[in-house]
Amino acid sequence: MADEEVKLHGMWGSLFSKRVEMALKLKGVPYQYIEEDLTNKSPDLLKYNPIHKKVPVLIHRRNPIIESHVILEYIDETWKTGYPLLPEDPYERSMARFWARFVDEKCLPSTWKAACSEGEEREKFTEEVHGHLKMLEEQLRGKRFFGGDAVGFLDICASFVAYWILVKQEAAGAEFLTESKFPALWRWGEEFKGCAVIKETLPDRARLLASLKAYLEIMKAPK
Ligand SMILES: N[C@@H](CCC(=O)N[C@@H](CS)C(=O)NCC(=O)O)C(=O)O
Repeated sequence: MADEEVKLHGMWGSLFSKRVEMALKLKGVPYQYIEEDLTNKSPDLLKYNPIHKKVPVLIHRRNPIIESHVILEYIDETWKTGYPLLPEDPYERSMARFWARFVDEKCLPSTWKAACSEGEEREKFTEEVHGHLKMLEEQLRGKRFFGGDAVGFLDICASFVAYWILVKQEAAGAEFLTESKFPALWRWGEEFKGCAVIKETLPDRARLLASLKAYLEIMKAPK
């Protein structure tokens, strides 16, 4: 049935649209992928996400679903049987949601601020990044994945910390996450990236590095 077709508007290097791809693949849901040029957004993207005009947008039953966390929950609730993304237990679910927001509201902005600054500013924001990563590391508390024994909602939402942050620190010449500073997060990240579905979904490292370097040059150029 055409209505049951799943379409994803995404962008190759976007950690947000990659979250959705990871979730769809873990669930075994076939989908059509539409690559967006964010410098020249398609009329469909503007129509489906007129408020934020951002990827990812998931289309299912002709309805657009936006915002990666919301999309992940939609996927989990729509394809109930099969791979579970969120924990069963309501408290555990609330914690997964809380820490997923923490990644977006704390970790992402602080790494951008540190990457785009120099000298004392860079040091101050790098300390902030380390504080955030420490809090996240404590959440692993000896668990294999944030989701327990298997990759789940929070692992997917935290994939920035397993992959993008390392490329960002290289692009910026900064030190956010190292094995010696955050051994548990490092171990988790390696195991997460070792999962077949995750590995095949992550963007090409060299391409991501080049694009982040170019972006940082623009951000740091005198206005
Ligand atoms: N909170 C959103 C963030 C999405 C987002 O920032 N997407 C970026 C790509 S990484 C985008 O589409 N940017 C286009 C723009 O800002 O014009 C989510 O979780 O889906």
